[in-house]
Parts: sequence; structure tokens; C-alpha cells
Amino acid sequence: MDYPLTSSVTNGLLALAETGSTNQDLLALAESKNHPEFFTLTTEFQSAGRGRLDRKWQAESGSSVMASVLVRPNFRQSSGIGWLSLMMAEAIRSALAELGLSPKIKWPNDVLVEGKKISGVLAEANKDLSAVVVGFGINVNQRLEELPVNTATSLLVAGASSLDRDRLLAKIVTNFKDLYLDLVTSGGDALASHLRSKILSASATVGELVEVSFPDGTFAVGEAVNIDDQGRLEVKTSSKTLFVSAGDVLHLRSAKLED
Ligand code: BT5
Repeated sequence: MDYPLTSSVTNGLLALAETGSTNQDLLALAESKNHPEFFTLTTEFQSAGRGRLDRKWQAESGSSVMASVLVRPNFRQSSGIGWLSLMMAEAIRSALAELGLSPKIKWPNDVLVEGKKISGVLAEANKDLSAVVVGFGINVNQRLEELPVNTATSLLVAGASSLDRDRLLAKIVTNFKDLYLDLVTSGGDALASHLRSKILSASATVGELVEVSFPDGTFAVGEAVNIDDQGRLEVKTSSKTLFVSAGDVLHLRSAKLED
């Protein structure tokens, strides 16, 4: 497939018919300094699409937008890096809203439509954090029965006004560039760049009763009350306030719809 609109907004676009993982490929390419910020890699099919914590992202060939965008952050505040997946989720949310949908951001890395996952984001950095690839998958033209899990939806299922993948990818990269450059101008301060307030107002998680599962296997239940200045989810349990920087969140009131 050709991506004329996306080509015109990225600093270089590589569109592959098939690969293992666009994140993995772009992390390798980023090691040579030839690839500038906003260089983008997209594919029709991934045989080893990555989610967080060794989970998989699954999509049939040609059914989705799957892409990774390169940035080389040099924020004065290191907390800026923590915002990059939420930033991409906001770029996706706002592009989907223009297609007539009412998407929300589920902390830390999902975009939901009517409580179901239409998109997932995975930001991965190289060792010294000098290059970060922000990858995302968006379900576009799958019918309900073609989706890999029953917690998922697609643009087709949700009734979006367009299924044009090039136009969508171009819009998302444009939105992401705008948000990123605002954050850079603010020295990595997500409050000053208004990134945090945009994410808060689109959050499906803040205000919810949540169960947080931590990477070490422990759990906590409480109310999600805020996203702090570092992008951490603030959760009030019966005994204390937790600031969660990594973990999985289950929205308990709508748990039947989620994984
Ligand atoms: C994510 O992980 O949601 C991040 C997904 C990022 C995928 C993109 S595609 C381009 C780039 N290159 C890569 O290799 N990856 C990125 P996580 O929050 O861990 O969610 C993973 C879970 O989502 C799985 O365990 C499934 O339950 C579910 N899932 C898998 N495929 C899905 C799909 N197409 N739609 C909705 N949910 C899906």
C-alpha cells in the first residue's frame, strides 16, 4: 500500500509489506544516527507484534494501522520521557474523534471506544534513552468476529466516518509532532505544555475504581484520582495514596468489557 499523505508529514517513511515488529526494527535503525526524529516505520503485517510485558499485538494483514515513530528526546526534565506513550494515545484519540467517535484514554497506553480497546501504544527506548520509538496499533477494518480478543473494537465496528489508513496515520503523526514539539519547547514539562490537562480531560481511568496489578505480581484496589506531573497514576486505596508508574489497570465498574 502507498502512503502519500503520511510520507509528506514524516521525516522519512519506510512502509514494509511484512515484518516481525515495527518497534524492534526502528530501535535497530535508530542506532545509526542517520534516522531523524519523526522517521516512521509502518507495515501491513507483524509476525511478532509486541505488547507490554511480553504480550502480543495481533492483527491480520491489511486490517490495521501499525507504525512506530522515532524521537530523540533531550528534555531537561527526565519525566518528559514517561509521557511519550500517553502523548501518542492523545494523538490517536484526537484523530479518532475527527472520525465521529468518542474515544477515551485508558492509563497508561490504550485508546478505548465505548469501553473497548481500539488501539494500544508501546514506547520503547534504547539503553541510554537517547532514542525512543513510540509504536501503536489501531484496529481499522476488522469485523467483530475477526478481532483477536472480545475486549477489542475497530473503526469499522465502531462506525467511523472513514477507514482510510494513510489519512489516519498522517493525522496521528501530525498530532504527535505538535504535542511533542510543545513538550520540547516546555523543557519536558507536561504541565506547562498542557499535555497533562489534555490527557486528564480525555481519561477513561481517572474517577474510576481500579485494580492495579504491579510488575512484581502484587495488586491494589482504589480510586484513580489523578495523573501527576510525571504521568503517574495516583490511586487512593483505603489506607494510602499510591503513585503508579508501571502497572496494568482494570476498571472495576466496567470490568466485563476489559481484559
Ligand atoms: C499494547 O500492549 O496494547 C501495546 C500494543 C502496541 C502494538 C504496536 S503495533 C506497532 C508497534 N510494533 C510492535 O511490535 N508493537 C507496537 P498491552 O497493553 O500489553 O496489551 C496487549 C493485549 O492487548 C494483549 O494481551 C491482548 O489481550 C490485547 N490485544 C492484542 N491484539 C489486540 C488488538 N488487535 N486489538 C485489541 N486488543 C488487542
